[in-house]
Amino acid sequence: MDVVNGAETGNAQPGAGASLDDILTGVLGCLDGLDFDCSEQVQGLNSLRERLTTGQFRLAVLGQFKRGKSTLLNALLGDNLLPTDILPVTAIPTFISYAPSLSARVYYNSGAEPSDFSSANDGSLADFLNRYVTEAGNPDNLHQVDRVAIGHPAKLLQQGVVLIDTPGIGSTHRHNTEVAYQVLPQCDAALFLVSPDPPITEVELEYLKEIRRQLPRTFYLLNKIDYLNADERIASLRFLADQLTPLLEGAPQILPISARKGLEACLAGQQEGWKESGMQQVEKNLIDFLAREKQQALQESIRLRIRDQIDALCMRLELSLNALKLPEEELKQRIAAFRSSLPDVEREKLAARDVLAGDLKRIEKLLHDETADVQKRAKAQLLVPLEGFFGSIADTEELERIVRGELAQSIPRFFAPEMPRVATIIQQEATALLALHQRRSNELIERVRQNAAELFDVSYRAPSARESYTTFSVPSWNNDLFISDMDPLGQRLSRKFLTRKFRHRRTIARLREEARKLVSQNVEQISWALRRGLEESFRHFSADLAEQLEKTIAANRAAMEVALDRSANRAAETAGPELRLKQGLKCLQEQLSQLEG
Ligand SMILES: Nc1nc2c(ncn2[C@@H]2O[C@H](COP(=O)(O)OP(=O)(O)O)[C@@H](O)[C@H]2O)c(=O)[nH]1
Ligand SMILES: [Mg+2]
Repeated sequence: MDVVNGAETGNAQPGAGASLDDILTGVLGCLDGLDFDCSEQVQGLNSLRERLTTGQFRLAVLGQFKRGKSTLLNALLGDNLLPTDILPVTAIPTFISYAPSLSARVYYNSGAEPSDFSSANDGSLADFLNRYVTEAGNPDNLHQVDRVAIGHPAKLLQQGVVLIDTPGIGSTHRHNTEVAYQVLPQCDAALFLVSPDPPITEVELEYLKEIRRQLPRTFYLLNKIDYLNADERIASLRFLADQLTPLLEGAPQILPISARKGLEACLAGQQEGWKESGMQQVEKNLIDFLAREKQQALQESIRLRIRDQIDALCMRLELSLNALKLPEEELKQRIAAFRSSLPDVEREKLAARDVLAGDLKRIEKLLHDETADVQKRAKAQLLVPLEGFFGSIADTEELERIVRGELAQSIPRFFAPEMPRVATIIQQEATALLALHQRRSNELIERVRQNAAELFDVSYRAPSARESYTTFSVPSWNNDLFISDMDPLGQRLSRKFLTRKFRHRRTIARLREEARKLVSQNVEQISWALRRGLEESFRHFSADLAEQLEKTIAANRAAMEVALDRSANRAAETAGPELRLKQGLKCLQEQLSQLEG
């Protein structure tokens, strides 16, 4: 985050920081003379080093969309800066660190030059942020924004912390959930935010599991307690604790807060309100934590990630090395054994695909039932009342006008909330299911690695960060409702040629038919968008799994077959590669023991 050259660097403890830095330098050095491609690891190690040298502690606010994450951050900053709304707004991770005056910089995925906020050209900073980080200003991340860095003079930030606002999981914008998962490796600790209505969901518990796996420290907050009376607060806190306890080592400490009341109190300078909102306690805990444990937590977080990188490298080297040591016949047999285990993997992949297809059908059935229910209620609430007008208004033009007016109002009133409601039901089902499948596929992929490791007597260690996530989204969500497409030509014709009474009857029949059609079109709109979303995300998921498996198999085969090349080419010098692998491995193992020692 180079916009903000805060005071945080001064907080790094040179002793502890230097040793991890030494290890990073050491690991990169180990890779120098190696023959195989490890550019991915080098990149990862370099970015870890950057985090270490800036000494910035990254604290992310994580949770489902609309739990009040951006509001909480605004309260902590004492500034109504980050966009908040009742609709999902935050689409892009926003990093906020200390700067003596307000600044903001937008970084792009495309490699385009970053854009800087300038108060002369961009209006307020809030306007500027709206343009880049919200779904409204930057739908589906059209601008290809990677992240936004804000510099802010808030006191808390002087503690050497970077606060991160994240898009929540679980909104209808699939890329938001992906971003919420992808940001985890960049964080050192989390504030996990839940609120009472609705209570914590399965999707959030899945997310929390992943957060716990990747981050050494998590704080728990129950927001929006201003909705609850004293008894309800106790019940909500107890319920949340019961849900969280099985995932944690013990019962969690959960702070009840109202971020909104806290923000209001803070902006109005009311100390009492700040305290009552629970925000004073949050601020105090954070300041205490940062003062006492920040450095240690940062080191822990980076250590975990360095270890992952070393583990993956060691496994590859050991595998090649052990393969090189084997007599040719034995080597061929083991490679054959690895290959012959692949059809099993393939079969499991196909079985997983069948289960997935079955699950997709089940969700499609749920969608079908939901939309049938919407249709039924739409009939009762929109179509049946029209009969009253048909029976009571004798004037044909008047009837036409009133019925059209009525439909123009009642259709959006009914359907506007129905679309997101059904989408949420389907989305929660689909996300939970895909998370389950993701876990199973990861197990399958890890089995390939385990298998290779076992065949070549290599020790296996599971990685702590996962590669990719597939979640459910509604593609090209169309918020336009079908309101009216009544045929004016038919009207004119009927006026000209038909008798009054007959024309009235025809008009009623036509209005009935048009209204029925409008209802069906709107129901179909909901069902069509969601059905496509389901098909697309499930297909994407299957393709992803196939690709990841393919990659894992290829990498392991390449590691084994290094030795096969030697076998095929007996005359060539084999001591060289073996020596280099040995040296590389020894070097990495030394770094690992330093890391853990
Ligand atoms: N009643 C109440 N509403 C809140 C509170 N915190 C946030 N909200 C509201 O919840 C909605 C979502 O907040 P936002 O911060 O955008 O949530 P995010 O999606 O998690 O970032 C907004 O309308 C906020 O005003 C709170 O403590 N109490
Ligand atoms: Mg937000």
